[in-house]
Amino acid sequence: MENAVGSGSATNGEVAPPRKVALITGITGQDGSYLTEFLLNKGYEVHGLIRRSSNFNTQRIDHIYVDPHNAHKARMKLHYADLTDASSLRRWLDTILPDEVYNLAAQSHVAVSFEIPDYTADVVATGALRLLEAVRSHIADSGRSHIRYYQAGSSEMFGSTPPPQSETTPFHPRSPYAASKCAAHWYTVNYREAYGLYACNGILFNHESPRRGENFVTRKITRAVGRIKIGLQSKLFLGNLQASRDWGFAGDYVEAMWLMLQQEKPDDYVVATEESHTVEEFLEVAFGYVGLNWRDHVVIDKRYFRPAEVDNLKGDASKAKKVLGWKPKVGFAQLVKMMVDQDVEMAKKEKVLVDAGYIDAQQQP
Ligand code: NDP
Ligand code: GDR
Repeated sequence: MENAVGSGSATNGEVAPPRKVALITGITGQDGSYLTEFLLNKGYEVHGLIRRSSNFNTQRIDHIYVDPHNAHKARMKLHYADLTDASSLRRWLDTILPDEVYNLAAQSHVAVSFEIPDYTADVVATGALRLLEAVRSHIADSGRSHIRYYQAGSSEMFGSTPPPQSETTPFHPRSPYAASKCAAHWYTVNYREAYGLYACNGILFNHESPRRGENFVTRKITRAVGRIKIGLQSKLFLGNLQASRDWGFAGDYVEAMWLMLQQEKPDDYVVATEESHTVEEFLEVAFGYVGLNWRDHVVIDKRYFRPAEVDNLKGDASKAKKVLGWKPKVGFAQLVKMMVDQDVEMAKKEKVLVDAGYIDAQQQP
């Protein structure tokens, strides 16, 4: 494994500063893909840990992948590891020698966490602890004390505590996922206090994009809007339409993650748009944008209700605005349109395959 430190070359004869090295867990996820693009644009070398799966799971980063044999161009490198395997985490830290570690990996679906609570806790809570411990012991053995750590915290940790939610709002988690994120949050605070680790918790409210997983409500809706508009589907089955979320754009939120690690001192920050909308409002905007009425298509299905719901999330991001100088660029309506535009295009491509007999139109995503 080659390390890019010192790989920069200046045109004016001066020695360029060493290229920074980032290690990202969860690089194949929505946020991992945007963060990788962001860091590559900043000149970083990016290493991502991917888990083994029976099919390729790198679709979100395929467009930035360069064959590693092309050593001068390939600044993103992928390695097999798993948050449930402590030895793999320590081994890659020792090999890659990162300056910044972003822990984005998670079993991130709230409803699924009720189905697989034990696994969710293993990855989300104990996984974060394994990575923190790997960073701590790597620093102790190597003396590389400048490493900075980012933990992907969630507004789900606030659960049933009423809005607006800020860094000082008490947590009241409502799912195994949220309880596990609370544990990860406090592990991170503890490693900061106990070992002096530069470790930050980003408490991010919901953030979406055209790369959002298709079983989260926003993307489920925009995929359906595309398919209904193109004539591939007629019904959309959903659960609770009255839940309110503070929805931002994932591309904006990864900048806040990076900003947290550039400060003099480590701290925890809420990242949010400070605007909240119900699922029903999302439906209005998404269907309305393509001239459809959601009431003609949406069917309520009990299967999608959760054993305990989070009713109302709306962040207070004044600390991030003041200290980090961060603010969201994409608003709610623009976000919905961006997602619908892409999913209408995707449905058009699917239609070509359906018409040619290659896929079954009934096979919904
Ligand atoms: P995704 O679900 O899109 O991505 C999760 C990533 O974690 C994927 O790369 C996945 O790999 C990986 N992963 C899952 N299990 C393991 C494991 N055992 N070992 C290693 N990697 C694993 O999530 P997002 O990108 O949306 O979110 C990123 C992080 O931010 C998550 O921790 C999430 O909980 C948190 N978060 C997200 C918010 C949001 O609104 N998006 C808001 C607040 C917090 P694979 O591709 O193979 O499945
Ligand atoms: P959330 O996102 O639970 O907020 O977690 P999700 O999109 O799954 O749910 C949002 C709200 O929509 C309601 N809902 C449905 N949800 C899904 N998935 N499918 C449905 O059919 C449906 N119908 C109604 C839900 O009940 C809920 O109230 C996301 C994840 O990215 C987490 O990892 C992250 O931590 C939080 O956002 C912040």
